[in-house]
Amino acid sequence: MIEETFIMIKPDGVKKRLIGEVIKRFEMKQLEIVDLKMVDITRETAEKLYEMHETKVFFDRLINFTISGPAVVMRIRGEDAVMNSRVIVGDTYPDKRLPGSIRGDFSPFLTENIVHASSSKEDAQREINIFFE
Ligand code: 3AN
Repeated sequence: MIEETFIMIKPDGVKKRLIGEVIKRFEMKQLEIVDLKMVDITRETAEKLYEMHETKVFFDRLINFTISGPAVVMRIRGEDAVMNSRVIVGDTYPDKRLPGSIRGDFSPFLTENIVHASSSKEDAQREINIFFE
């Protein structure tokens, strides 16, 4: 089913000059970039994006990393875009990331992992609404 998801190239992805590489991976999979912008994320916005992790021990580290430099946010549309984007991005945990996924190819870290992709259709809508009108 055609749907939209939310993707963010995190500050480490921008610093490592991976914007083009990340966009290419989604376009290769026939997913369409329908909106895109570079943003300096405020602490308030980062806390809203990751509100489900508010009580976790890693929350402060995650927020400080998310606001550590410019990020690129995108709305992406296509066939099962939420699921397919998660596959393209790769697993949360380094020991489960496959080569060929963005995280599997570019990040050995748990927190600094190049890219965020929404976990569900509901999260996608919520996250798109945070960054796009
Ligand atoms: P994903 O981004 O793979 O959907 P989530 O939503 O569970 O993963 O977690 C959001 C982000 O929080 C992760 N991308 C990662 O940067 C960080 N994170 C998740 N679990 C941990 C953890 N146990 N320790 C440190 N950071 C974590």
